[in-house]
Amino acid sequence: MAGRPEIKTLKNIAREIRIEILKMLTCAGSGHTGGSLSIVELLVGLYFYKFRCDPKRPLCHTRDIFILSKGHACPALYAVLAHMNFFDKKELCTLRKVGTRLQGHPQRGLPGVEISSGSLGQGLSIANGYALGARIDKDKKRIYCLMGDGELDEGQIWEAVLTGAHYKLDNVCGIVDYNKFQIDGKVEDTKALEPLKEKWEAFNWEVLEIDGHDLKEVMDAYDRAETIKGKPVVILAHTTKGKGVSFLENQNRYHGVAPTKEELDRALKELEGE
Ligand SMILES: Cc1ncc(C[n+]2csc(CCOP(=O)(O)OP(=O)(O)O)c2C)c(N)n1
Ligand SMILES: [Mg+2]
Repeated sequence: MAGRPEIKTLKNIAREIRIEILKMLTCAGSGHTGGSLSIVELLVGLYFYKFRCDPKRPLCHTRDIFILSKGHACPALYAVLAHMNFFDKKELCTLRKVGTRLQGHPQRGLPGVEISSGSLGQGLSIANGYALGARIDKDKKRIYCLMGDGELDEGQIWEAVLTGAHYKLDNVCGIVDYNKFQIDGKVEDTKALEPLKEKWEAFNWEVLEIDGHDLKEVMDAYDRAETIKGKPVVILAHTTKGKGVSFLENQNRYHGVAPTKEELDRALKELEGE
């Protein structure tokens, strides 16, 4: 994509994406609210700036690859893909309905969704596989894998971290949605991660630490990640679970709960009033 979009433009898109996420979840009556809202800028900064894809040819061989390893946050991905015209926005209201392509966790078959995910811990291993394949094909594609901070409890992640460093997979860009909460509460109380930067560095990954809601920092990180050679990169993105709606922020009871109709109306007033 040529040049950087204006921050103002991206902020507007992020606001629209949040509105779509909340409407979808309320309509479905279930789903993961907090962890969808925390990744909005990370997705918007990627898809509307850096990511090479063609929504009309979603399987185009030279496309970049995005893997939503924290698959439960798929409402955010669906809203972004619809906004990019991978499929019609009208389909968003079918989230979690019987027979839909918009399952509660991503399923291959929906244009723009590369892998079925939702069983946490697997995405980075798959990213490594794509990256090794691209190397064999001499293909310049980049592989992005978005993980949750709670998801880092999964041992498979750390196997994949070792593998990525061993094969010097500099076409892999991991992203950690460091929103400090997981299903059972605070990450720190469940299984502490700190010092997290040093842990990735010890495994020989380049680490970029950013505010994951600051679109300039997000775009800068994706730019910088491309320049690192000889090792993979991970972006530790500090975020807020439930970001963008005052009564959802850092309220972990909305981890796997959709807003009620009344809550949706309140949230829309806040977002539309921005
Ligand atoms: C292997 C596996 N175990 C348990 C779950 C259930 N689960 C869904 S979301 C979640 C919490 C993940 O926390 P985090 O990665 O921090 O994501 P966030 O809630 O912040 O979006 C869990 C345990 C799962 N999806 N996969
Ligand atoms: Mg989390």
